[in-house]
Amino acid sequence: MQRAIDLARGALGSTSPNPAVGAVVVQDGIIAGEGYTLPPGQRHAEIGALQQAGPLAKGSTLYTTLEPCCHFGRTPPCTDAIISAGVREVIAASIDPNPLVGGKGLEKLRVAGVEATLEPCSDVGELYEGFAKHVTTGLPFVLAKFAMSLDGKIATYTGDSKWVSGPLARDEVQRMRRECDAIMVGINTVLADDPQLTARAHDGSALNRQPLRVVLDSHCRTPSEARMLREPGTTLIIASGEAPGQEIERLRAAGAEVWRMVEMSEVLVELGHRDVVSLLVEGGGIILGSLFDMGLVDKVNVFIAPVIIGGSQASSPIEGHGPEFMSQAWKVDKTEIRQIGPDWLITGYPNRT
Ligand code: AOF
Ligand code: ZN
Repeated sequence: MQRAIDLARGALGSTSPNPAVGAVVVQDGIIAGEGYTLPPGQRHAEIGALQQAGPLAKGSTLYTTLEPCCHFGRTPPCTDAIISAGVREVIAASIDPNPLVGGKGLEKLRVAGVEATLEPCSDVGELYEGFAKHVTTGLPFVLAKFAMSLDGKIATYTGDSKWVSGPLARDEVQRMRRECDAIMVGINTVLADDPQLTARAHDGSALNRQPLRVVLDSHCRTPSEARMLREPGTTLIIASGEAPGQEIERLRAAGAEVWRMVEMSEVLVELGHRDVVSLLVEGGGIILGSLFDMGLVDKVNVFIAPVIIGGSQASSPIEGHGPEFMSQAWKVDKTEIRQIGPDWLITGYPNRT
């Protein structure tokens, strides 16, 4: 199952709106076939593993990170392929949150005489948290990421922010970018840092598939020369109703796609329609503040660097309005902490109930 999880992880970011699944066919204690989900419309993980195993699939055990599908979507049901290949046993690490499947896949296998068991695995929940939200609500899963000092600052009072966290933490951010469907930032981040907002491979080269870059830029202040506009992939600028028409045309001519939109909730609905399952919000503080004020953040990934910046004018990661009382502060559930080089990464799920 660990191998299947690794295969699934490798596919994260290239399968949306489908979940990234990994599958392994084991015959006589040896891996006979491996597969992972290909981009939408192409084969599912189990099919890849069965094809690779060929005749060795008969009488085998198939490990899969997600229950096999039993419905006709863009592709035929995996359960049928598993049954006709003569697989003896299926071990799934999670139930498919898609209401069209939701346990029916394992049931269908059992009815056909395949031994099908659910063996929940804690590492797998994280793989499907985005898919579970999107397939049931149509909305993207919103992951807020920021890096701050021990005293909760993201830059000095002059705005210098290079770098708060170390290179290993920044590699980890690249992994988050590789695994998401879209990255969102505010116009102030674009003006201050001129970021590329690309996902890069381990060796620093650009990936073929780039997450959608989303910039909240109500008045269309993004410069035509912004570096991200020259990067592979799409830059989507969200302008408000007040943005001058000629500025919108200027940005379109510079290669951006521009939407006019007023409400953040409306932006999320449209991104969900566009198959953005996981949205990584990289700041700055104004955007993160408004997302928290509106209760739209599903998960936080917070890097804490062992530096102290100080300064009453130095920015903090979350602006917006914030609550009046501590009792209304976000409690962060299921926190985990991991050391990455000299920095710490704390993850968790904000909750107000
Ligand atoms: C699997 N294995 O690798 C994945 C599954 O439109 P389709 O045919 O590609 O089906 C998409 C649905 O299949 C998706 O919503 C989810 O329920 C399931 N994903 N199932 O057996 C896979 N990616
Ligand atoms: Zn399937």
